[in-house]
Parts: sequence; structure tokens; C-alpha cells
Amino acid sequence: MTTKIEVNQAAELLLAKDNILVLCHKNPDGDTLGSAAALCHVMKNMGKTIAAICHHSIPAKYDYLDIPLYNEEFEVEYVVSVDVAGVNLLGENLAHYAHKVDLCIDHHESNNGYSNYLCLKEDYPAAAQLMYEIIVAMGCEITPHVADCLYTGLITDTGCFKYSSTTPLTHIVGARLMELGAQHTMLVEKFFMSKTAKAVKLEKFMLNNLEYHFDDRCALLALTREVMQDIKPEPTDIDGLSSMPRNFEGVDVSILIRPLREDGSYKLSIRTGETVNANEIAAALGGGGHIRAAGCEVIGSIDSVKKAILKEVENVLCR
Ligand SMILES: [Mn+2]
Repeated sequence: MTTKIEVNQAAELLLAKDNILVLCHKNPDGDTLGSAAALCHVMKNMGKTIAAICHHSIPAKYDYLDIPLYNEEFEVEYVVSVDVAGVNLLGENLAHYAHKVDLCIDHHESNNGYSNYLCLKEDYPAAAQLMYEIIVAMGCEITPHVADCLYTGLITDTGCFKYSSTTPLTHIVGARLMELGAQHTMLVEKFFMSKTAKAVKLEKFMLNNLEYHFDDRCALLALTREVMQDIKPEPTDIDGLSSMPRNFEGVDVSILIRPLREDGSYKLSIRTGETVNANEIAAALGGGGHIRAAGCEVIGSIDSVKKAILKEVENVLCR
């Protein structure tokens, strides 16, 4: 049984607890990490014991968040998940927490209610926007560093305030975080203005290998195991790739397929324009996410995976 709660109740719960473990989602992004880091830092500043944990190691790009990582130095009394839509997104290393999450702080409409308490704002573009409100409701000071952590979540999940999920409130929170010391220029430069050599190689591969389907309304890129072996990209090198073809003229659906594990599984990222619901396509294959950005995992050969996703895209585009 999951009880839905508001921001004030989430703040009260957190204030009453100590020895807290914060769970991030696997393949961590700026939102899950920035939100978790912000919560850890404000609670630590209050004298509480808190640390975060993630199935994957934290990409070096996020070192500046200075996330206190859990290494069993205290007995966990309260478990909070941040930006985690479902227990399958915790990853195998955290799977044993699946039924032990006390509070989930999230913004995914696909959240299936796995925690005791759920503070969910599906109309927020980033969990960081919700985390900001919870921290304000807790009456905690937002230091410049905490502002950086929250700003990271805000800009990475909104494509730097570009995605349609961005609202006036998102800008108000962003503005407030800048006032509180968030380093706008440094963070935007880090996440949006610079590209690694491997990311450029991937982009070149994409331009040469993009497939078009359904009167060019769907663009699909498959990163084969061979090209991944050849380029050896970091997960952060691939992040920008999924949404790029969505911006090409006439494209309503953009699909990125990348190899996941050696068992023949692939991760699919789906990005859509205004007329198509990405979450609907992902859900048909057991995944989920948001209306413009969603994902799923499929096992099979690259050809069978392509066939499966294209069938679902066709169902949505051609009805
Ligand atoms: Mn998020």
C-alpha cells in the first residue's frame, strides 16, 4: 500500500528521521544524483546521518556534487528513493531494497507506487524541482553548493529549460537557485556546451547510420555491440544522442537502441514530439517514463529488438 503525500508531509517525515539511505536510479543522471546530493547535504548540515547509494558507480562528471556514498558505516533506519519510477530501475545491487523504500520522491507519471509514502509531482520536469520545495518546507538553508546540486537536476532533465515539460515555476525555481549561488555558467558549460571526443564520434556514427521509417516520421539509431566496442563511450557520452534526431525536420519519434548486458538485452530510449506519447510506446514493451521521453529494455537480437519497437511505433503513428 502506497500513501500519496504532499510536500509538507514529506518534509515532516524527513525531519523526524535519522540514519537515512538515499537510493538513486541505475544509469544515474543529473537529476537523481543532484537531488540525492542536495538532500544529503542539507540533512548532514542539520547534524543527521545520511548517505546515498547507486547500482552503478557515479560518473566522474558528477564528482563536484560530492555525494556522500554509503559504505555501511551506519545502520539504515529510513530509506528514501529519489527520481526512481519503479523498483526495476534500482538495479540488481539495490534490488533487496525494493520492498523497503519508506519514502519515494519522484516526478514520473509511470511511478507504480512501490514505497510506503510517495511524494509525486508528475507535472514537474525534474525531481530536483520537487526536492527544492521539500528542502524549503524543511526550513533548511540552501547553501551555494546545495543550489548547484539542485540546479544540476533542473537543467539536465529539462535540456537546459528547453523541453516542453519546463513551466514558469521551473524558471522561478531556477532563478531562485541562481540567487542562492548556483553556478549557471559553469554547469551549463559542463552539460550543454562541451562535447567529449567520444561523443563527437558517436554523433558522426549517428549521422551516417540513422534509419528512417513511416514516411520519415520515425528516426532510429542502433548502437551495435561492435560500435560500442570500437568507441568505448561513457554513459554520459551517449546521453545527448537520444534526443538529437527528434529535432530533425519531420521527425516525431526518435529511437535510440544501445546494448545493455551480455545476455542480449538492449536499452531503448524513446523521444517524441507533441503529437506522440513516448510513455505509451515504452509501456507497450514493459517500460515507462514521461510523455516526451521514456525508455524500456528488450532482450533479443538487434533485428528482433528493432522489429519490436517499430511495431509499437507504427501502432501509435498509424492509427
Ligand atoms: Mn528525473
